[in-house]
Amino acid sequence: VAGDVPGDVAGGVDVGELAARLDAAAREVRAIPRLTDGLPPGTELGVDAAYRVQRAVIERRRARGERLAGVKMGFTSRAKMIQMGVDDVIWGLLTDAMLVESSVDVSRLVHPRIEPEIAFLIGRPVRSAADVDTAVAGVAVGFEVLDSRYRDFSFTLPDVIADNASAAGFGVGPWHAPDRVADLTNVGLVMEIDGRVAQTGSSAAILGDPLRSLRAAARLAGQAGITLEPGWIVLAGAATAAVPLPAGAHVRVTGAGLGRVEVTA
Ligand code: OOG
Repeated sequence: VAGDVPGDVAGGVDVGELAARLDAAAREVRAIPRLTDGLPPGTELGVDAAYRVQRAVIERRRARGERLAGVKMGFTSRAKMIQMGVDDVIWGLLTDAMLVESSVDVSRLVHPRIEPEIAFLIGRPVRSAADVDTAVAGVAVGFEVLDSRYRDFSFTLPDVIADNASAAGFGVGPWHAPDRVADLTNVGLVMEIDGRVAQTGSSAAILGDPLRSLRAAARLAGQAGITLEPGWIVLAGAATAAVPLPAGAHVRVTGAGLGRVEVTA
C-alpha cells in the first residue's frame, strides 16, 4: 500500500498535516473541528484529496504496527444517508486493531455509535469486481462501531472520507458458507441494546443486495491499488441508522439465518 508522505499537497491542502490532525484526535480521544471548516483561503478538500488523507491516516496506524484487515462501505443505505445528510457511497479501511472480540473500550472513543452490518470473508485475492463471485468464503451478521473524530458527529462528505468513514471497531458473528445462505437480499436484522430492540432492518437496505456493496468495495479497492486479501473482512454497510453506544451497554445483533453477534461496551 503506497502512502502519502507528510507535506504532500493536493488541491492546495497539506495531506500529511490533515492526517496528523485526525490521527491525534483519535489517539487523544478528542473531537476536532471539521477539516473543511479550517482550510486556508483558496484551498479545497475534494473527494480525491480526502481519500489521500484517509490513506495517510491508515499509514500512520500501519507505522505503529497495525495491519490491514479489510474494507468497510459507508452510506450504502438510505437510512444512513438520511441520518448523516450525505448522498454518496464511501469506503474506508479496517485494521486488525479495530477488531472487537467481546467488549469494546468506549473510554477510548469520543462519541461511539453502533450499527448492524452484513460482513463478507474474503477467501481468495480480489483485484476487481469480477473476482468477487468466486472469492467469498463466508457471510456473517456483524456490527460496526463508529466514532467520528469531528465535533458533534458532524461532517461533509470529504470530511468523513478523510476520517476513514468514521471507522472505530467491528465484530462478526459465526461465518456461514455463502452457498448455505438462502437469500442475502432480504435478511432480517435486529439490533438489541440491553434486551430492548433498538433498530430493525433488512439487508435489502444495503444497495438492494449486500453483494452489490461487496462488488463496489472490490472496484474501489482495485482503483486504489489495494487487493482484498484472503482473510480480510468486508463490511457491506449498515442496514439501519446508527445508535449511541453508552458505556455498560450490551448489544446483540441477530441476522435471520445467520445467527448473532454480541458485544459489551
Ligand atoms: C459514516 C460511516 C457510515 C455506514 O454503514 O453507512 C457507515 C458515519 O455515519 O459516521 O459506516
